Amino acid sequence: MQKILVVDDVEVNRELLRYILEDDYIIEMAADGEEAMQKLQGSLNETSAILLDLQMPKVDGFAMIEALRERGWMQRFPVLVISGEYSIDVETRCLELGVSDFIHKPFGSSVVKNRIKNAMDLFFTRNRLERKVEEQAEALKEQYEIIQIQSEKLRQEKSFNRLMMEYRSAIMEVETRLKVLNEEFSQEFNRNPFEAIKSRLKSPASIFEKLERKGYPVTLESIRENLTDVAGLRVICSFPDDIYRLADLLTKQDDIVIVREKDYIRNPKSNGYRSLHFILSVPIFLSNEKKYMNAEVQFRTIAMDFWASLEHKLKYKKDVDSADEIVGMLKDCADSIEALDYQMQEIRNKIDRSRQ
Ligand code: 0O2
Repeated sequence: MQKILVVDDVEVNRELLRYILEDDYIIEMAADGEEAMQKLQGSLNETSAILLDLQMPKVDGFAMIEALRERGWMQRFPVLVISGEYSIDVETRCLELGVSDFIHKPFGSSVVKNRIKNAMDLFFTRNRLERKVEEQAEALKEQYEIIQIQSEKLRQEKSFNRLMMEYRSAIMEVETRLKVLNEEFSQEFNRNPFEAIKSRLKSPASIFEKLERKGYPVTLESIRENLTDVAGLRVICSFPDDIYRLADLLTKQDDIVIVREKDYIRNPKSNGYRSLHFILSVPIFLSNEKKYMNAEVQFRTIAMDFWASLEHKLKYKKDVDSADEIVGMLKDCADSIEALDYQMQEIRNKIDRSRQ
């Protein structure tokens, strides 16, 4: 049975509480704050709640709360005040000091029983949850540190650096081919099919994290075989038809192989995400060999990119307020952006036709 310490200077009150609670709890009693603190010293771990009167000789209820706070003991068990005090200010002060509940005298036995039970349930559930969160945070911290150490090891390996150089070369290769196409377009049709290319090499920490998350071994062969997005390029176009034209011209080049294609423009994701994705195998030409490397190429319009950057933030933010509402707003924006992209394309077509 759990132990409750009843602190009240009036014996009849203590006895009444003992009578109400002794079937369910072990009852310990003290006549003032001083005696209560002495009793607590010896039974801190066994005490599950304190029922505390406010007006008492020597150390009163508030002084006892202060003493409990100083020692950090308010975090160990719920403290419930039982008092004849009806002032809102007093009650507020108690609650602000961390008291779990305030029961007014005179009280009914079922009210006392239920409020003690509820306060204890709530208190210990909250404590358990807090401990769980702390343990999870600690585990995450450890995981993060392991990732940092392992990725640092990877970074220092000469062969890892060589592999990264090869992926960088793949990025340069695709970038050059796209720039050549852009150059040709601006000569032939007086316009550029893309606005910008953003590229990135996955960091050692992200590589390690993804291999771990997907259960792949952390080796160079595994990176090569299992990760297709170490080299990443994002091609930002003005209009949807430029995306398909450019993607077609690039992927048709006779030494490029399409490993995978995902068309999230014709088949948008349920959150509204739209982009055309390819995993391409592209040749790089080194001093004594030609090698094929994987590169992820994403084609988007400016508007799709704007949307995806904002939506991406949501993915990495935990505990976002009104997350459901934001998801709905983002979906609405994605629909408006889709309509806008095609309207802009239509306007461009009209302008082009009027020029001919
Ligand atoms: P990050 O942080 O951008 O690198 P995978 O196992 O990742 O190779 P997956 O997820 O099936 O395979 O590939 P997919 O669907 O082609 O997505 C690849 C990338 O597209 C993602 O990389 C994102 O960059 C982007 N993407 C896909 N879906 C969404 C989306 O709903 N919103 C946004 N903002 N971006 C998206 P990562 O590795 O998931 O993320």
